[in-house]
Amino acid sequence: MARKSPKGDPVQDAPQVAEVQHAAAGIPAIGHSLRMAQQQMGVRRTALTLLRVNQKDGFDCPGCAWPEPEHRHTAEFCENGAKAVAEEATLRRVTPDFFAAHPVADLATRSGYWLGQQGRLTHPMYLAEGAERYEPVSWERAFDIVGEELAALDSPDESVYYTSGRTSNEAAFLYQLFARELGTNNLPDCSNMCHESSGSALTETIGVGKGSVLLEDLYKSDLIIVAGQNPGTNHPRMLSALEKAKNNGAKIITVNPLPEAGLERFKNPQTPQGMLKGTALTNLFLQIRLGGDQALFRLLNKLILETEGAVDEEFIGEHTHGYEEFTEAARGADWDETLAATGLTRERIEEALAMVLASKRTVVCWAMGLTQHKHAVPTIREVVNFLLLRGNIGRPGAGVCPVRGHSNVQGDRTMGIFERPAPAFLDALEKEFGFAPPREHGLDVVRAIEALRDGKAKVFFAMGGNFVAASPDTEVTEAAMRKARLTVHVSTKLNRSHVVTGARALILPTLGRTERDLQGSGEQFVTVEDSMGMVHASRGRLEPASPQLLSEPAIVCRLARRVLGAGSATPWEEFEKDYATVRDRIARVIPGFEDFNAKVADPAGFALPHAPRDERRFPTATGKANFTAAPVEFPDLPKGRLLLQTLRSHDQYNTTIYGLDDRYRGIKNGRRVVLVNPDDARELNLADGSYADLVSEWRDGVERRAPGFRIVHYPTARGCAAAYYPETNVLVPLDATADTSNTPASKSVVVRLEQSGTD
Ligand SMILES: Nc1nc2c(c(=O)[nH]1)N[C@H]1C(S)=C(S)[C@@H](COP(=O)(O)OP(=O)(O)OC[C@H]3O[C@@H](n4cnc5c(=O)[nH]c(N)nc54)[C@H](O)[C@@H]3O)O[C@H]1N2
Ligand SMILES: Nc1nc2c(c(=O)[nH]1)N[C@H]1C(S)=C(S)[C@@H](COP(=O)(O)OP(=O)(O)OC[C@H]3O[C@@H](n4cnc5c(=O)[nH]c(N)nc54)[C@H](O)[C@@H]3O)O[C@H]1N2
Ligand SMILES: [Mo]
Repeated sequence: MARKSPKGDPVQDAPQVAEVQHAAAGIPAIGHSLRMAQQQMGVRRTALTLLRVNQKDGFDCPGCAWPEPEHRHTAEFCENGAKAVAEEATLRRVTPDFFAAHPVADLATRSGYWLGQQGRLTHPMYLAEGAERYEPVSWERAFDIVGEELAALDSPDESVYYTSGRTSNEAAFLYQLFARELGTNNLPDCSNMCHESSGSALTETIGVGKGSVLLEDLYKSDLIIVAGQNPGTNHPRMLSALEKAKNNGAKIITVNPLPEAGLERFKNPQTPQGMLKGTALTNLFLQIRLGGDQALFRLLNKLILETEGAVDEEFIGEHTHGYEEFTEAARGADWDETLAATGLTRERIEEALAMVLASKRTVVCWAMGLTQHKHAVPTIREVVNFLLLRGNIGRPGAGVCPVRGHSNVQGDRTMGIFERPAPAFLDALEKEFGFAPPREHGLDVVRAIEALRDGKAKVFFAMGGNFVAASPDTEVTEAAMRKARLTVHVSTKLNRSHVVTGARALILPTLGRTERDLQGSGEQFVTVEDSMGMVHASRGRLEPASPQLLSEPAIVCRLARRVLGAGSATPWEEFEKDYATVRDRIARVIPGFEDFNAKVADPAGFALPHAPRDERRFPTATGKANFTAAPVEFPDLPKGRLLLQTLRSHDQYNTTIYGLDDRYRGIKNGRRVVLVNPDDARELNLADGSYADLVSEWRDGVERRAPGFRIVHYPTARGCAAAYYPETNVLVPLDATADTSNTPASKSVVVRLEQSGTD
């Protein structure tokens, strides 16, 4: 049975199925985004705001981290960028009256969609212990409350400081400085659930945990492999770059269990002919089974090794380490095992091999389809092996391209938001600020939840994000959060994390990217780093959603002054007044930011150095690029079960739901759907249009259940299923994580479907 939403909540999840689409963007995309934008902002504000996205004097799009093309002067239309902007620049408001009318217990019954649609938060709000409602509170009192609870802790390690990836470089730098002056490295971030596996794999193998290509490399490449990524929805501007590469002669291989419309055909809204016909992007579609990528790349590596003259011996001899061990492992790759792991045919893999061997400049792009598996780190390391074999790292037109999610998630990490900071970074902080930063590693997302659950962490502070909805094992996570003494959220919009709280809770409303940031020394701008290591300024122009809002840097500075008091020699007041003074410090602490203020004056921004890309230098433990030789793994699927991936619809930004459609996949008016291959559905007796509970089975014997999903027969790979996150996070066990990176394995959850009736 379709679950009905609470009374008064207009969100009635009643999914319908329309035709699957085979092309992305085009005219409908413009219509959809403008409709959504105008509903939120009205016509005039929509026009004014959308014209400033990613422009020279404008603000950085709060959507994804895909870089802007050359010099940021042409407006690039992006449907989902427009939705992200509209969501923030909305005219709707959540005021103290709203909180007076809605007790927390009521808000806790609402859908995430409904909560988000109420509008921008306008006042700092406080939920006292035992109180039923949030009440307005002054900023001073709010900081006092945090101060009281921190003072009551036995150790600063009993507090946790989460960051979501929209936070600017300046705010992130101040935030980590505050946490470390306080004495903890408990700085988990959304990266822990996102590209941590990429960072782990790349740091070990090439010495830098970031991608090694710039946009111009994509344009120069002759083969682009897009594995585990759905750019049509999540990085729409990437399609223009792929189109340009194709026009320059590149071929594209897509590796994905789902045929994603954006990768099939792109109708570029920037060109008239693009609007009509569009460009076919994918030359070869490898419809892989969930988690089969490591096996695929391992076999390709074996086949490359067996081809006369196919490996770049000079590069390997000069720049790499571990080749012998790797070749021995790769030679053991087995056709039958690979065909079972991937669900692919021999012909398809041979076609891919021929394209790989014909390529002189290969780029591999990936996102969550590779990072959120138990064996995500060895999978990405195998991608690195694959590129190293033919010398495809550190030369134009070639390299690794992990495509980041949140618009400044990469920058936040560069600024030191990391629970396992490098000693050199801490040394630099110590030298610059004259205090001894803690050296023991802190808690990542999963360990923070465990610490809250076990009573070892008592104060939870979040700089943005929606921790309880984004994190795995919803019931466990929510119970853990409720055990906290105090939960604090610096937020722009209302979300689930504000209504599943500790004994006391604070909501601290903040400015978004689109808004003017006025401080003591005048109007401020902030900076961000995109997925390709380009740093540039972002300047909001809109009037803030409410005069009560403080910027993120101001919140950190005031909190730090209140909590650290005379014990801190850091000039927090000056930092709050003038963000240029923060950038001066960043310039002295973080390599690549020398002359930061001068460099960022260039509207095009500047590229951070990347040793493998710039000089073919690999700052790893061995001083070389490391081949690795992990055993091949792939998920085991018991009979009668399906492997479930939890992914994004076209109408959402992570836990922020924009609407109930997933247009390209032909889903309308609902999110509780599960996409199942028709052949599997027949075998398992799962009729199209019937309803089932998704039940996840894990080694702890606990059955995790997500009720009431409509079964949709859909051409995904055999044995695989797909359903949207965050609704399915209830199914992802807290300890089902990737080896090494500890990222929740939310793309391969073993489930059984229990039918619950038909509509
Ligand atoms: N509009 C919009 N934009 C966004 C976001 C959003 O929610 N909405 N989120 C942002 C964030 S934080 C991130 S991290 C990115 C996420 O961007 P994506 O990684 O594209 O997001 P997902 O929806 O998780 O899609 C995963 C893709 O990988 C495929 N896949 C899943 N498992 C496997 C596998 O085992 N192997 C292979 N080869 N493929 C697999 C899925 O079929 C799907 O196409 O997008 C960012 N941009
Ligand atoms: N099952 C499953 N779980 C997943 C994933 C998955 O694919 N499957 N993906 C994971 C990934 S890749 C990620 S990145 C995480 C995302 O995890 P988060 O980053 O924690 O979640 P978001 O939904 O992006 O956070 C949205 C909230 O951020 C706040 N916000 C928006 N803009 C701003 C701002 O400028 N400043 C401040 N202070 N707050 C702001 C708003 O209040 C909004 O409600 O989820 C992860 N969880
Ligand atoms: Mo992400």
